[in-house]
Amino acid sequence: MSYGLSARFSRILVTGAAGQVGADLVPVLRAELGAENVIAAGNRTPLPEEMRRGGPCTTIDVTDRQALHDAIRTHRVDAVCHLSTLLSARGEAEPDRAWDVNLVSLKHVLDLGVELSLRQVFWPSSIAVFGPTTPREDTPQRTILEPGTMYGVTKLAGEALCSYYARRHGLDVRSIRYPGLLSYRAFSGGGTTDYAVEIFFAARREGRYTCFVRPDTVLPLLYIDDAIRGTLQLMAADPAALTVRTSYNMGGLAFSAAELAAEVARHVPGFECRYEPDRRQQIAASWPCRIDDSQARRDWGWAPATGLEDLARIMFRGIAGG
Ligand code: AKB
Repeated sequence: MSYGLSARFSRILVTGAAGQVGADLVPVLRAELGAENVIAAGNRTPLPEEMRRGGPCTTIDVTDRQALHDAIRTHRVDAVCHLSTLLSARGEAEPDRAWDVNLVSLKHVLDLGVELSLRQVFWPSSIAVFGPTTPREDTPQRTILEPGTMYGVTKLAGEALCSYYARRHGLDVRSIRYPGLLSYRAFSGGGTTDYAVEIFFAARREGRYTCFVRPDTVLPLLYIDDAIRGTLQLMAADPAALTVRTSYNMGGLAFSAAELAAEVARHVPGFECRYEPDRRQQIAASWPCRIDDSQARRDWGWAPATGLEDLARIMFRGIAGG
């Protein structure tokens, strides 16, 4: 399937390529644009062997403007997909680093986007821009944004920067507020929605899991393949159709930790889930349960495809290597 990305740009640099989104996005971008036209950049986390063998790779400290500048020039890219980020729980432990990696680096990319006439910048935001004062059910595209974490603060400020550069400089910046993403292929850790991935691995390995949020915690969650498809749809969309230059709400599934555990138990007889909420419970409680993503559906045809039952089947098959 072709998304028609080549109408928007021809060569792209992907930062944070070893992370959860990058690990799945890079192979699809390479299939779409040609492997030689997708440069995968990592830093501290080594890039997976398959990614290194599959096309050009590099190492960049994204907080270093000159390093980003050199990578864009050397590899002659006309687009940047800037995925490097410290997630919510890690951002609370390392707030200064979260500020630098999540926000300072974004400003560098946007400045370079203007200076080097990039044709597109993609940058991920998150449901972490919402906070305890945001309506939790069917959270609208435009609503109260008072995040309770450093991660959320950097994402909110980043959204404002994206929209400013789009308006002030005409830079084609596109962004999605990802919900918690579930993948068996890559797991970077440091997030609040990690329990929804960890539970599958623990169930398979040990037949039990100790969950760090309460059983009644409901969060928006999405299978990674749906998120990747949506990301490519947005990247390929006609710029005239895009009405949001901060970041698009992206929903998907919404289920409680207990509902997830029940689904896991259908695949692992005797599976036991215990609940020992820790500081991440407070972060989870400040995020929405369900997201209204109708604007993304209208503007660029977003539609999630994978339900909870299919998701559990895919996760267990993938973990088993099938
Ligand atoms: C996290 O839990 O921090 C992330 C997110 C929702 O952005 N998965």
